[in-house]
Amino acid sequence: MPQVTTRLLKEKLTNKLIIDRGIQVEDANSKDMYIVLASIVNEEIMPNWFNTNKHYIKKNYKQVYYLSMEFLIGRLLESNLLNCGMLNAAKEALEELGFHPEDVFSEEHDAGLGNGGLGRLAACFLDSLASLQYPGHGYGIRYRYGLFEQRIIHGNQVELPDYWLKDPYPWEVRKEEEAVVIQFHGKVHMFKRNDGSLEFKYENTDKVMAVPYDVPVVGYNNDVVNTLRLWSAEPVFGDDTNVSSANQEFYHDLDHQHSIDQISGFLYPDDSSYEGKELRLKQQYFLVSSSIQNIIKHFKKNSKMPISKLPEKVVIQINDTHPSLAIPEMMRILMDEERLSWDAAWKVTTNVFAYTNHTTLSEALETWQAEMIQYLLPRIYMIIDEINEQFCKQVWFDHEELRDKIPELAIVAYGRVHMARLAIVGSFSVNGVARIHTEILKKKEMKDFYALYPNKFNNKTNGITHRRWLLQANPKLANLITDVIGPQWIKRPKQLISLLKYSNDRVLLDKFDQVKNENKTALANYIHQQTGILVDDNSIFDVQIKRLHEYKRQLLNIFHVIYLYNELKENPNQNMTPRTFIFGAKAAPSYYQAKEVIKLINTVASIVNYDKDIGGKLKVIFLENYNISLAEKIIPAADISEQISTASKEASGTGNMKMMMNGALTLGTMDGANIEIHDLVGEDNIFIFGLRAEEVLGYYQNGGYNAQDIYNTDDRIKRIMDQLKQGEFGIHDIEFKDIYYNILYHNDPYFVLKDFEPYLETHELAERAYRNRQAWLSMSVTNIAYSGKFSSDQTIKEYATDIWKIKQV
Ligand code: GPQ
Repeated sequence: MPQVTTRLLKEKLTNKLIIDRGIQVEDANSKDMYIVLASIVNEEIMPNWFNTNKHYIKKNYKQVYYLSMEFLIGRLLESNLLNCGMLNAAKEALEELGFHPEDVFSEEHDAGLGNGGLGRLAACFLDSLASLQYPGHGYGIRYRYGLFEQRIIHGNQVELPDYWLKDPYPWEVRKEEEAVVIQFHGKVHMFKRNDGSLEFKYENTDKVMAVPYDVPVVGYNNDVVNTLRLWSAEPVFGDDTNVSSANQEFYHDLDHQHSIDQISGFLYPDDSSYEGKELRLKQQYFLVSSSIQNIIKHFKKNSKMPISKLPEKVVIQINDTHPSLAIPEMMRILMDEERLSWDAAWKVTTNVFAYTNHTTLSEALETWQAEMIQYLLPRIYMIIDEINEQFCKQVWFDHEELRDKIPELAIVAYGRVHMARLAIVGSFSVNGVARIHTEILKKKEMKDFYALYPNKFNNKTNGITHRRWLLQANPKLANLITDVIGPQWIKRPKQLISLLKYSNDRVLLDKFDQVKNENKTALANYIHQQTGILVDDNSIFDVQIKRLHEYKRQLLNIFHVIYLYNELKENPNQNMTPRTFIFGAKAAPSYYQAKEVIKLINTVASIVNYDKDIGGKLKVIFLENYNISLAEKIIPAADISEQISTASKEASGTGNMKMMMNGALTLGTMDGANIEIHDLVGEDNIFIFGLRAEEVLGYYQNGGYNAQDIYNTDDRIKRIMDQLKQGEFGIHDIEFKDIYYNILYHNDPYFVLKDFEPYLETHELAERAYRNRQAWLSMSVTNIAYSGKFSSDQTIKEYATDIWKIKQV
């Protein structure tokens, strides 16, 4: 793309304000500027988008499609400017016209079409695909309501609707001509064709129109624009004529018409947990049916090859099991519409799909009531049933050693359909998202499937796009890095390793120090403006930002804070580096224990932050409505990155990578990708504590450990637990007794007490280390240097070569 100059941009902005909005710059507000700037960026994007599509078709490249119920893309104006090479000019132009770029960018509503790590990973992957010039696209749902907006009221989480489409969304293009019809319910009739093959016809189905809205995915400085296609549910045009008073199905039809727009109505707010709601099943089938129909239509139109050759041109990655109905849907279309035999269709299908697993938590494993699928999707159920039959037969005859295991392997068992089993059987690749996670899948969770299909299993450690999480979110650090090692790292993030040479260069470390301090001051200002609380920007910024889950152990963190507070109360003059503990976390609305922890954090904050006795040495900040834009503000200012999940529970984590890349030091357990961070930077550059995964799994096998023992022997813990029970941190004396009982009488399933002492000791180590400024900064730079390994560019290259077999164009 040609470099757009500041002067030219100012001119364009000024003219567009007049032509499109009828106002002069002097009268424009930030929103006006946002709208016209987005429109100017679109003028750059659109021709490249068109050309990219045309080019892919002309060259008939193999394409990868990433199917996901979540794409947590956040705001796009700044990242699109960055990737188009216009960001600096745009910031200058806005400033010269009298605007703060920050204010203009903040006019955009975050697209919160995801819950957490899984959805953000999908967004990072799209960025890397386009930036590395791979033909790869996303398919998702255009939820009218994204993840809820969180407010904290009297310490409690309250959920408000996220109506992110209130203003027109400048990045989407409605593609009505690409709409497809999705069918639910109805009856299946079977006929014998003349050639003896079977034909299936569907009658009295409820029809829904899936209309795509396309969002461009802009590559970094390379003219590539891929597509994120988001489907919206609408009535089938003219279908309302079916709702007639003469029809005995009148109420059924009316009910259906009214239920249509619920399908793309809202994102389910559960992260790593599963809810068997019919509407969610509808959403899943809606996504996969529209996407698979679209993929096949595109293939037939553009490749001019027989449908049996689909795997040569198409590969489909399914993001967890949520889109795994794509497998029977592909079978349905290949057999019922393309007239392939079962065997031919199965061959195509199992060479097209690849499945990523994101968790081993049992509460997240999707199983659907067989009857629900049968009623909602009768033809799909027939196919699942047949896949199951054939699979079980194959195990019975070809794997005698696994005969006993059939009930645990069967896709349909005891009246439920097991989606992970369907995904494994129907895919040619199954991958975990960090080394330890994949090993646990192979050795434990999916052991028998691994015995059946050893070659399907592979690891792809997650990654994050360094463009958004370093270049865009932390421009000061990015500029400093470029000053030191040149700009090559931007295209090749592994070259960040050149920073290692400077990890003991005092002059340089001072500059890093200055950048971190400026970022901390900026966050301190934001905290003040949001909460009215003044935090010391020389304090240690200790950050835990992620979904609230018992296994992520925000509770362990706040226990440590309570401990420090107790110590300070007893001995206010003790020598302690001031600390600011920063939390950001949403809890699933129905997750009671998680909401209690949010309330506890806020209650502790309300006591600690206003206690004059402790001389401001301790502050606790809970920033409400944690989302992508807030993460972009917090991460550049973090000193300590809290990654303290119960070992074996966090599949990978990606916040750990984001904070590492911004120079924070990880304080964490040997879990998920923390292990790979540890192995890269070495034990001197990370703070590791706590039970190892094998120990945790061992305890689970033997019925856990005795939490009461620790309560009875560790005074620090006893004190904290009693404070919870006696209501010292609450208004009424019952306030946090559920947390108390859950630990002491439900055997502390997440090992909070067990890991408390090592956690505390490791914090003491970290605090001491922080006092030696040079040594700390050297560790920080070492972390940045090794973080290139965790760019999603690396991850995507591995998916592309090992799984997708696609080439950079
Ligand atoms: N993850 Cl199953 C989610 O964010 N949502 C989910 O529903 C499931 C997993 C996370 C997982 O907990 C993290 O450890 C991973 O880093 C992340 O997916 C991306 O793989």
